[in-house]
Amino acid sequence: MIERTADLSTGRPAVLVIGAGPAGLVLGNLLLAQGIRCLILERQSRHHVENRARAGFLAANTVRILSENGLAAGLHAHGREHDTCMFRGEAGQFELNYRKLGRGEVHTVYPQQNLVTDLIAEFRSRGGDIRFSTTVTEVSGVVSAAPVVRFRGPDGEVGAWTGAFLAGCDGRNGVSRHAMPGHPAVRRYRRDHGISWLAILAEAPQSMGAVAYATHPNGFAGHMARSAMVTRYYLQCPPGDDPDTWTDQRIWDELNIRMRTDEYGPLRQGPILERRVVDLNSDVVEPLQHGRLFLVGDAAGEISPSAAKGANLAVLEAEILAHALVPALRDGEEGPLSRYSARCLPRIWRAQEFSHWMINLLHGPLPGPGADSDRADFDRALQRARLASLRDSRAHQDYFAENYVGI
Ligand code: FAS
Repeated sequence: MIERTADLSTGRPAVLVIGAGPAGLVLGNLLLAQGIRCLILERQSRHHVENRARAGFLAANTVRILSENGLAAGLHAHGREHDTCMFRGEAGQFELNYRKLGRGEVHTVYPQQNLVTDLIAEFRSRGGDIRFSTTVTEVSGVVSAAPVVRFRGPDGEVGAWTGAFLAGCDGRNGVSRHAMPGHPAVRRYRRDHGISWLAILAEAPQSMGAVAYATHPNGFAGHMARSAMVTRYYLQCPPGDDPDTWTDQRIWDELNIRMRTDEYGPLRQGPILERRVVDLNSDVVEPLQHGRLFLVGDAAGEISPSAAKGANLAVLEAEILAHALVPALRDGEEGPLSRYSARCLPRIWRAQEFSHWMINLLHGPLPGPGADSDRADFDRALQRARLASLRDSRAHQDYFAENYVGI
């Protein structure tokens, strides 16, 4: 058993960060820039995390945080601005330019895996210590002055690190959450929306200049740029659906139907690179701190991808925690740390509320059992009314613009 203790004066890591996603990597880079030594432990290989396709829409606030901290060279060089959403349904299509509607803020389209690759390279170049293929198996002592993480390394070796603080950046199903006490000390809010998406990556250029959200009796369909030659599509599918039953041809046929290409023109097709089913779930943990353990990103609260908020919240929370850890470690000033949860939760809930609004806007009942019930008909009529209201009501357009790009 390897025993290690964190100590500022010895240069050993003061903050142990579990997980090398956007949350852990932004936190690590910001702490290192302030002279705070941290250690990132990541269970997957470097290759895996640098090639795992997820988010792609970085909000203005995320770009601000990355730019202010010297982490945005890649996205400034290769990212593309995005400011318009298109809504297509049985009542026609309309576009909303949220730059013009809102405060001029836009998204930058830059694949999460590219951002993660940049953040790892930057962390390493700043002398950061990151261990891949290293699984944290247990978190303990979080209410003591020296919390401990136990790990299993790439060759099966086991060991432990002791730090001054732990940052749980290991996602919804990570080990950090399990170290949080149960109700009533910590409340866990959950919602299974009962909706699933077939998340698709196609090797094809985008077919439209905007994010496209299509509503159709067959279900929702989405089109989002990722890079010049890769486009992200989503197709609403029954929960538990098997992605392998979706052949390339079936995917393009269904996209053509739901995107109404006979009316609005063809999609630019190509080989399907990735297909997997994503269940739209939301959950939030309150509070986000227990002793010296702090939850960040998806570990703090998973949000459905319906409003492209997950990675953006992760970066925002990492900034708030980094700014609170520095005075705590330098001067023993723990006031900001004690306010971490209170500062993050209102933003998390606001993003959850908007994400839920988007879910109701974009989804109706799927064809199949119960689809012809009075309830299903009522839900479809509500959906049509929401879309029409977004098309016609400036107040609804302002609400959309403010929340779509802002957090
Ligand atoms: P992550 O899940 O990215 O990282 C956690 C890391 O912890 C992982 O690398 C994991 O391997 C590691 N880990 C877990 N347990 C561990 C252990 N015991 N020991 C060591 N390491 C451990 N968000 C947006 O903002 N915009 C989008 O467009 C968008 N699209 C998405 C599309 C899909 C298909 C999916 C699945 C998600 C999407 N998201 C989107 C959300 C997504 O980007 C997440 O919110 C984001 O990855 C969260 O970042 P982290 O909190 O860092 O968690």
